[in-house]
Amino acid sequence: RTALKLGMIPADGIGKEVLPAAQRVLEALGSSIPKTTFIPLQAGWEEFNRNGKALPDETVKILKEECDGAMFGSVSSPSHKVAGYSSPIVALRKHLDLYANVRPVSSVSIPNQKSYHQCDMVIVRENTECLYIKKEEISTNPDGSKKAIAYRQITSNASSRIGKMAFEIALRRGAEREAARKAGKEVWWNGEPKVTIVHKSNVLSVTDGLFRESVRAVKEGTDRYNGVKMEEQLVDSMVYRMFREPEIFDVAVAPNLYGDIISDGAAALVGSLGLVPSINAGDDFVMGEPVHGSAPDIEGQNIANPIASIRSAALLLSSLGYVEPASRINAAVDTVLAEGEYLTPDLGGKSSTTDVTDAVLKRL
Ligand code: NAD
Ligand code: K
Ligand code: MN
Repeated sequence: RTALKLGMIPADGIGKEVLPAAQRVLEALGSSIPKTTFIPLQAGWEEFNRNGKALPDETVKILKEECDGAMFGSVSSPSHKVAGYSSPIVALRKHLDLYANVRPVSSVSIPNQKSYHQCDMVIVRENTECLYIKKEEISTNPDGSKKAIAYRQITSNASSRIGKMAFEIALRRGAEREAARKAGKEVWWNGEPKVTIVHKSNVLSVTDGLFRESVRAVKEGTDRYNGVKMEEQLVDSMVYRMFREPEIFDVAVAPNLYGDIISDGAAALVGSLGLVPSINAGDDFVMGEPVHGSAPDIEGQNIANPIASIRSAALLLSSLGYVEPASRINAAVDTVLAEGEYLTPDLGGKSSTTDVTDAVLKRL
């Protein structure tokens, strides 16, 4: 590529504060990435209130036809039903077939902070089905009471492809640790690469059973993953073990809802939701997105932690093939955290979103 076009969708709340931070960092990379054009695109709750559509057709069209990748901020979806409204991020993942949400969660060293567990795992969340098909029904019983039903869809195709993605990530991480070890760097995880399948098929033996079997079949059907260990964890005990000994996990693969829930939990383990990045990935398109939501409790104050968003930009770059500039971003972020001078309030500091972004820019 001689040029890059990235769609930028800040959407709502702190998305409008942290996405510009990521853009500034990308801009500061200068000639180490192709000349990059940022295309501002609309979506979200505010957009719905302005123009009646949470995800304008124009946004999807430009992403599909013009962009090499995208960044999404966060959306403020209301907790009550609003006629005509439907979450644009869930819709975007479907429209662009971004079937995997890949969420690396790793502990950081921040001086004078309460010590968090050693943790370096990747949560691979299925992104297109499960309860997120949003097929719900409500009816009234003869006695006037109500009954609501939600359908949960699990397919072997979606489960296999997310399983394959998880095993590929485990292979790659294993190779990266091996290379680091050879280069004399400290690698605290010495075990073999591992994929943990998260499910609840002791209760939901049909749906979660299919998920479990489909992911297991990915490994069993080939020699390619012989070096990757496979284990399983029921989702409730997954949460328990993650909080007690997160260091034992490498790659966890989960259906959509469990993946959503365990990743917010994992974020608490490393200190803040404001640190955890993700990419929504399909075979043809990638969209970076911080794991957190629009954080209405802190929006508009310039105190949101921009690091999740900045790291999401790095993930986006590396999945587009720009691995070296991506590691420069991550190294700059790690330095800022390790220095401990510029931290937003979620990490116990007093710095603003802009201060932290400036600090990252200086260390690039
Ligand atoms: P949230 O992630 O927005 O916030 C949870 C808590 O974490 C809040 O206390 C918030 O202040 C804090 N936090 C989150 N990001 C932070 C950051 N970068 N820096 C510092 N603190 C941060 O979750 P919520 O409060 O449950 O949801 C708020 C809204 O966000 C809801 O409308 C929800 O639908 C939406 N949401 C959107 C997405 C998305 O865009 N993909 C994801 C989750 C929630
Ligand atoms: K988000
Ligand atoms: Mn979530």
